[in-house]
Amino acid sequence: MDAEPTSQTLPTAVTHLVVGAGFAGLGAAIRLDEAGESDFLVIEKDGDVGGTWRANTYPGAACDVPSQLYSFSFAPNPEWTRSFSPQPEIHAYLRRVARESGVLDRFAFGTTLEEARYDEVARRWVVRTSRGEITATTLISGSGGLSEPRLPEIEGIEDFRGELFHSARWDHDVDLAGNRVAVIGTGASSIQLVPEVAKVAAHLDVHQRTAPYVIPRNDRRYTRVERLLFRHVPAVQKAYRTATYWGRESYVPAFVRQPRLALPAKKAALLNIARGIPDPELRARVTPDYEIGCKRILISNTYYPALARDHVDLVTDPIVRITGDSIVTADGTERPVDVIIVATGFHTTEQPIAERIHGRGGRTLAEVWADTGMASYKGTTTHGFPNLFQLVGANTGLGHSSMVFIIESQIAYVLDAIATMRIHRYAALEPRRDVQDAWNRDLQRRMRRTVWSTGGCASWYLDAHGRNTTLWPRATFTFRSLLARFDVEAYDVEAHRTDERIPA
Ligand code: N01
Repeated sequence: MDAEPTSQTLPTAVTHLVVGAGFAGLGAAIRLDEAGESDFLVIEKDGDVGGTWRANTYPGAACDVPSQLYSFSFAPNPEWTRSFSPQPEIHAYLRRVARESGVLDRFAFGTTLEEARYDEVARRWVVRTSRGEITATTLISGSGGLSEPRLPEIEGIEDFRGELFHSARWDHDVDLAGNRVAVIGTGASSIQLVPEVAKVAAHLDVHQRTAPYVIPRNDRRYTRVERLLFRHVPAVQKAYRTATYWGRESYVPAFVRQPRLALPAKKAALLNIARGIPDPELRARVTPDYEIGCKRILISNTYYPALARDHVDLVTDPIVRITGDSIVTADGTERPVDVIIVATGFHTTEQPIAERIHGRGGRTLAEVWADTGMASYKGTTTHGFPNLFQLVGANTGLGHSSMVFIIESQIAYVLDAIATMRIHRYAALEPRRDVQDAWNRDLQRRMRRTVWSTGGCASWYLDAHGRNTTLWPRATFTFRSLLARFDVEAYDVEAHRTDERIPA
């Protein structure tokens, strides 16, 4: 597949407009097509499918969810070479699935959603894109929860004269070899790229604000026999997937109810430090002071040994200023640097797309959520935003398993909603306010006992009010069963007028 726009002229009207061509948007497109809902368009701001797996090309990028679970259930991948897949394999998988699914003719690459407004009279979404206006009955957003890089607000950062880029916007033209490099942040992205940068940089400063828990990465190459079996005996791969799913699901109680069940993981993390770092002083500085699981648990065998290398310094004094050619920390030390890599994460609880989607009365999602934080119904639909479906919406994220499972659960729910609209000739539906409020009250009540609330840390899971509006606090099979049927009784519906044309 080439990366050029496959749809040169945009249609002016479609039944379903899908935003984003990552796992969510691509999965939605394939399932819509299978369901006979073929009048859709997928708009994607970039030039290719893949979403986060296209955007994150930093050295060492790989998935920390096992490969067998990190694929569509309807498109198993016998080609995985390892138990944890590197980014290029996942991107290649998504490109292959897209190519073979026959839906790419309805993808418009290089097309950005600039504004979407719900027209309450026509009961359609009017979407202004970078390449023209499109109207649609349903708007299905798969724009991703971790797609908008968050840049740190540090005095003087704009004055830096060297190279500076975010981990999710890796600048491959910058040669790190022989340079003095600084990495800001020690989250999931950082701990993967730091060992790779350390291999080539003349000197590396790793700026840590909060120490993460890093447990060993039990990654291995699949044997030739395993790969042959995956290819020729699909039941074997299915069994691997099932075992992985339940293995991962067994972690849920430790996160949501009994943090002490995570004690073995905590011991493994401390052992990982002891094995990787000989210096007791450095060991102490990388040892977290909060409960494991409060922030995302990271996996690596190479991060701690990289920090222990002679030309790598872990800096824990807070950064106060960036100058034209250095980083200055609170203790007054000024460290010269040629390249700064900001691995400071993403906008998670205040998503920029929320400012561009206007529902009833012209109010944006961002305005509606300003006081409550992100709050939807079943993480998918939102009161005041008829016929808007968000994949990977509020409280659908996971700390332990595959987001593809969540995405597929949501897509099934959306398809059932669309089928319901067709059967009953509904022009519009939106969740009832009381039902949505009850859903969110229940979620927040459950959140109170989770390690994300009680573990004594700050994390990207929590919004400015300290509410966890990002994670799902129950088993993933519960999420799936709650979304198994479109519960029209939870919705306000509007029927089509008798004179109205029903979308194709
Ligand atoms: O971002 P993060 P990420 N000054 O937000 C620090 C997924 N993912 O890109 O902890 C100094 O986790 C911040 O410090 P603190 C995964 O879900 C998956 O690494 O807030 N430091 C933290 O250390 C993951 O959770 C995979 O105190 C600043 C770091 O920057 C999510 O993406 C791989 C700072 C940000 O960490 C995000 O991961 C990669 C500042 N001003 C990502 N601001 C895999 O599957 C922030 N920090 C492997």
